[in-house]
Amino acid sequence: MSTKAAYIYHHTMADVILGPGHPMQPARLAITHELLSASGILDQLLCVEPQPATKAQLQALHDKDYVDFLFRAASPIADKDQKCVYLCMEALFMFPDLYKYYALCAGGTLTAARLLIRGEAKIAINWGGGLHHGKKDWAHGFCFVNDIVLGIIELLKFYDRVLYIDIDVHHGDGVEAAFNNTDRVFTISFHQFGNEFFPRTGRLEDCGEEEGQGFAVNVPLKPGIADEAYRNMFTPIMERVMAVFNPNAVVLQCGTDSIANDRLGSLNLSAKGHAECVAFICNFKLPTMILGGGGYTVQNVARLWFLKTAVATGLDGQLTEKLPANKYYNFFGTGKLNVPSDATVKDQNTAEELELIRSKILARYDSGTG
Ligand code: TV7
Ligand code: CA
Ligand code: ZN
Repeated sequence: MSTKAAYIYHHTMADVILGPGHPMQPARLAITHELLSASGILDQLLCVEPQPATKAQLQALHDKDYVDFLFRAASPIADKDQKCVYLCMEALFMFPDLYKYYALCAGGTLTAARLLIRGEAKIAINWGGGLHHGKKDWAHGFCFVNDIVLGIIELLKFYDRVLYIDIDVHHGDGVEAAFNNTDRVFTISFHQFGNEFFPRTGRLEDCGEEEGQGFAVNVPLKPGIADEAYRNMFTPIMERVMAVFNPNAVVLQCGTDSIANDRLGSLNLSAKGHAECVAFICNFKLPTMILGGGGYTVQNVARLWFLKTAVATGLDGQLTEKLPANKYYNFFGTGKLNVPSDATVKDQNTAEELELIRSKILARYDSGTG
């Protein structure tokens, strides 16, 4: 590969604290960055510092009133009634640099889109992005903007068909909703589902509407699924989607809350198993945007994003089973790179249930049309 992969990072994002005890810790960005730097992989990437998205750029998805509200939100003049309108359950989590932080999330993903469009990179990574729950006029699930939708809108100016793949443990509801009625964006989300698990949407039956019918797929999973069973869902379904939809560009949301021992998710993938999914998608050699998302056991998020950066850029031959010497070494607990599945966790999905989900999805595309 002649062009380098792009890696988008703004150091000020990592210093943000969303609130006391808040599971979302932007510091994981700095820890990932440190591993990339310490391993020498960073030197082999095209490092790009993003500009914050402008109000006009945010308005490609978000309502003007909501954007104005966000801009003022962190300040004391923010109106309490307005908070109730726009934030729903998120009202507790306002923090001082909120606008700056989310504008950089979105700016990073827009930068990634432009690097792909201009052919300056074939892979563009923004671990600070991946905020798949954001809606046009309200905040949802830690996502005050939806950088993914903004990035896909940008890609659609150049590419006919964009495939969105979401392996965060939560349903990618905001992205699915934004493109539910179009056949130009195919969305697929693998997620934990059932027992009121957030955000409670993403049923197997939900597969797009109007022009978009058949252009959304949901793969609902129960707690405890590990590498082999997940791979047996992911690989055949993605193979078929690629063949049927034939995308010009791919956006992969890589929330790491689907690996073992996450603070919020209850799936049981290993880091290597999760990274294999990324390798599988990158092997199609399409222009690919790789984004972050969830991931709440901070050390493991850094391990996995480090591993995935190497895998996605074809530099994983330079990795060893051990983490490189780095300034957070003690924080990692063990010096191992992989996060193994937890052998004491039982897979609550039966083979029959998984087979039924897989065959129902594949059957929709049997005739060879989307
Ligand atoms: C993409 N789960 C985002 C995932 C967003 C999940 C939720 C929490 C949570 C919030 C906290 C906190 C928490 C231990 C966990 C219905 C509620 C329940 C607030 C306490 N600890 C992504 C969003 C999800 C905030 N929200 O997909 C501050 O868990 O379940 C809910 C909503 C109402 C609000 N309460 C939680 O991964 C980036 N929140 C501790 C402090
Ligand atoms: Ca998902
Ligand atoms: Zn998540």
